[in-house]
Amino acid sequence: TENVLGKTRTFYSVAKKDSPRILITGSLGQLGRGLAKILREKYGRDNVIMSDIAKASWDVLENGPYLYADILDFKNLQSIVVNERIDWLVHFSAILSSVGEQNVSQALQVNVEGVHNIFELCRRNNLRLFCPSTIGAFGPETPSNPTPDVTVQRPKTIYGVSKVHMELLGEYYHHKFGLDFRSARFPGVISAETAPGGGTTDYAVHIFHEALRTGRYKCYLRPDTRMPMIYLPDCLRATVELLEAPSEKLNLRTYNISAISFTPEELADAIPKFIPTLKMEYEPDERQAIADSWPQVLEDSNARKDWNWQHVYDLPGMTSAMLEALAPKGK
Ligand code: AKB
Repeated sequence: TENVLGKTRTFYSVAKKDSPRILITGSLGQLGRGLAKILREKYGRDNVIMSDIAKASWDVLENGPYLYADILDFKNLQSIVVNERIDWLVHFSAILSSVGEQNVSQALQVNVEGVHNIFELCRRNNLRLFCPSTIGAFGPETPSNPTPDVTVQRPKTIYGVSKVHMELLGEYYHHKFGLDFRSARFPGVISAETAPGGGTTDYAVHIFHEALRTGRYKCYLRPDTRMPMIYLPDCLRATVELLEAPSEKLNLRTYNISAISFTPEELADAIPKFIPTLKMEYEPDERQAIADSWPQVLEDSNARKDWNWQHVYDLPGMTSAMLEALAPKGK
């Protein structure tokens, strides 16, 4: 604090003075807490601001700054960027594939209108922007095994359509205005502490909870449905590495990220090494058609070449890490 003209003014405790100041939108979702933790360790707790439209739990509030930020309200976003002197923005707010099909107009609002606000905000304030894309940005006409970075993109979900729009707009803003836009197409993300938010790949998280709780799991996909997946620590490291990569190393602005690729049956076969009694049932629902239209394996040699992307967790490694994280302690 400092006394200015008789008034006490509080300045940010800038743990690391030359660090970028970073805003994460949609940070109460699957990825935000973990990313904030890593970035706060690197850049200082107060330089990384989590935001969302819901009340945060005490453990979020205790761990660093948290703000209300509605991505549909441009003035609210602009005031945060100005007041908090933001340099980098990580845009995680999105309506995922399965929920998007239940509510197309909400998906359009969040994934298209919201993204327009974010691009304009970043252009006007000269921010670096990371916004994830997805395997859902591809469709049934795309070569599915492997799927290259630049290929046919005719997705059949509103989530996929809006993510292709985001990718193209990001590349357009980069070429037209010099916006420092970076995007990675993520596979389904598997995480222990935070839940996925209504996607088609969610079974790969639910199965662990149900296996531990009841020893049974009814899967909404066919046993042979192969999709690309990634364990959260790998996904967060990819985010940080792409966010920090020197701009001149980036030959693309949207990169495929690949880690593991498996079917429900292969995952179910990996779990009995740890829970021998697991019983599986399969009852495909409307998510099967979405999964069938997506890639089976992403080709990510550009990410590996340009910014040294490497995954660490394979199927057995991810499976034992998930069970270790979720199993009741003492067992
Ligand atoms: C979803 O299933 O919608 C997401 C994704 C692959 O982007 N997890």
